[in-house]
This record gives sequence, structure tokens and C-alpha cells, in this order.
Amino acid sequence: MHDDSQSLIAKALRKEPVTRPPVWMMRQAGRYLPEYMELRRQYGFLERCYNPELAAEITLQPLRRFPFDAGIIFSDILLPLDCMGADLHFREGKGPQIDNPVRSAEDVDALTDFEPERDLPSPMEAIRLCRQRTDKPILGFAGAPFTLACYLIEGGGSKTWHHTKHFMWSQPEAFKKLMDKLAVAVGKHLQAQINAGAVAVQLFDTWAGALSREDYLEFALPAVQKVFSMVSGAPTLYFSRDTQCFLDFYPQVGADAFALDWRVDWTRAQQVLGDVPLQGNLDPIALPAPPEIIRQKVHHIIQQAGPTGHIFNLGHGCTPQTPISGVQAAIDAVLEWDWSKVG
Ligand code: 1CP
Repeated sequence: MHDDSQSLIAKALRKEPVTRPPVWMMRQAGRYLPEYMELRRQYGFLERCYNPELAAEITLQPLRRFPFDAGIIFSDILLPLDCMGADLHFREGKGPQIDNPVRSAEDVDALTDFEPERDLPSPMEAIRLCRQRTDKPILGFAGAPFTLACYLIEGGGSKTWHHTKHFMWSQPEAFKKLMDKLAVAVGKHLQAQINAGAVAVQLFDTWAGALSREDYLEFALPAVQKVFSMVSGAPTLYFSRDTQCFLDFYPQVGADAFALDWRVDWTRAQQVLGDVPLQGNLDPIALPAPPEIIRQKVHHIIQQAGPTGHIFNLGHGCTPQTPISGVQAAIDAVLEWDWSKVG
């Protein structure tokens, strides 16, 4: 099996010199790709995730079309919840739905333990298949406990996370027990993906920005720390969205690197976080812009991030409206960068 240790992404995560940053994009597999839409017509979402052949194929699709430096395994953050007893559905035209939301201490107790290789072998199997089929490094991932709790308690997506916050404040002990259970499940899931050959793993805390500083510290941070304390053998990245006001908490999180959304200013991030690898952070909504604008924005980000410890990415995922030409223009702009020629 090939060795990923000299890949650009592994070097950037070790802060070694590179002539240009490595590039991949969150949601680089998905609805903006015609070849994904073709498979989407034939198979349901959960089937695409639970069948390792399909998951591997979808992971490889963007790597065939674009010169990305890494793939991210096709799966979803909500799958472990399905294995733990949540009645998870992806119905056409709707986001994820959980038909038996967690609303009481008894509901928390009823969630079953999660053993990744027993209950959810497909992402690990898909990582192993991808590693046989491409030399590109493959990233694993999972959802952070707070973000998973949001879907589990709410029963789906939400603008306000009303039920989640109500549960958190009215039943804090049950909420913390839930966070702990989720942290154990997620820690095991990330470790299993590393054991299967993931070059690094990313924890997605998409909804952390819904919390105040106090609530993040009390309810979300301890569970994230627990996740990262359970994981070893490959670098870890923490992505959260809309959390500029928590940047100063990041050093306590326990991740090796941080994925920034597009609102975060590089100078401030580097001042607050110091010498840690950073990933990001082009606004995904810039991808429909003219190629020259994309190029300027990409080069501005690379220049600000500096020559070591930067992985180029979007500040959040590709959307279904993302044009193929915009993805290509952003990658071209990264590939033409050469730090050895920058004075
Ligand atoms: O075809 C479809 O309609 C499915 C759309 C889709 C896709 C492509 C969903 C449903 N999940 C995924 C795959 C996925 N999800 C990946 C694989 C990598 C890739 O595509 O390149 C990853 C990393 C995720 C992670 C994920 N799922 C997050 C965290 C990251 C983020 O985007 O913020 C979240 C919040 C989810 C939940 C989820 N799954 C799917 C949707 C539409 C959503 C979000 C719903 C919402 O906004 O509440």
C-alpha cells in the first residue's frame, strides 16, 4: 500500500515547506457533479453511503475530474446516529430527518453503544477500496457531538435549534450524558477511519456557532476534547462555522489543525492560534464568480496564510449550484502558485 507521508497534505499538516498549498474542497463529492447526479437517480442516499463500492466510487468521482490533492470519503455525519437507534431518513426534497427525536433522559439512555467496524463498516471499507484505487490520500471525518445532538434532538435541521437549546438548559445532566455518549461514538469512529488508512480526520462542528461563549464552554467543548483525546495515529482537524468569537478557545480543543470559515481573518487567527496548521477559507459562494475574481481571491488567501502549514479549502462546502468551472478556476489558481518565486 502506498505511503501518504510525503503527500502535500501530510507535509502541510507537519508545517514542512511546500511550493504551493495542497487543495481539496469540503463537499467535493456531491450534487454539483453530473456523475454524482447520475448515481443519485439510481440509488437512495443511505444506500450510497452504506454500500462501500458506491461510497468509494463517489469519493473517487471528483478526483478523476479535478487534480485535488486528497479525497474525502463519501459518507455522512449522521450515520452513526442511525446505528445508535435514531430513525434517520433522507427524503427527496428534504434535509435529514430523525423521526424519533431525543427529548428526555430515557431517550438518551435508550441510545445504543456504537462499534464502528461492527455497526458501520462501510466508510472504513470504502477508505480501503479508495486506497487500492488511487494514490491520492483519503480523509476521514465525523460530526462533532454538539452538531450531532442538534439533529438528534431537533429531529432534523433548524434555523434556531429551539428544542436543542431547551433540552440543554432544562435537562443539563441528561444533555451532558448525551454529549458524552456521542463523544465516545465519534472518537471510535475517527480512530477506525485512521486504522483503515485515512491520512487525517476532520471533525465537523457545523452548528457550534449557534451557541454563546458560556454555553460552548460548558456544553460543547468538553465533548470535543474527549473526542480528540481518544484519537491517535494521524493528524486531526476541527471545522466549525461562525465561531470567530470562540477562536481563543481553539487551543483547548485538542485538534492538530483548524479549518476556518470565510469570515475568519488570517492575521487574527494566526495571532490567536500561533503556530498551528490552518485550512481554508474561500467563500464557496465565490465559485460562480468570473475566473479572474476567483484567482485574485485564492491568491490573496494563500499570500495571507503564508508558506507553511496551509491547506487550501473552501470556508464551507460546495453547494448544488457550484459551477464545475469555478471549482476548476480555484484549483488552477492554487496549482499555479509557487512560493519559491514569491519575493
Ligand atoms: O444527494 C443528496 O441530496 C445528498 C446531499 C448530501 C451529501 C452529498 C448529504 C445530505 N450528505 C452528503 C455527504 C457528506 N456530508 C459528506 C461527504 C463528503 C463530500 O460530499 O465531499 C460530508 C463531509 C458531509 C458532512 C455533513 N453532513 C455535515 C457537516 C458539514 C457541512 O456541510 O456543514 C452536515 C451538517 C451534514 C448533514 C447533512 N447531510 C445531508 C444534508 C443535506 C445535510 C445538511 C442539512 C442541514 O443543513 O441541516
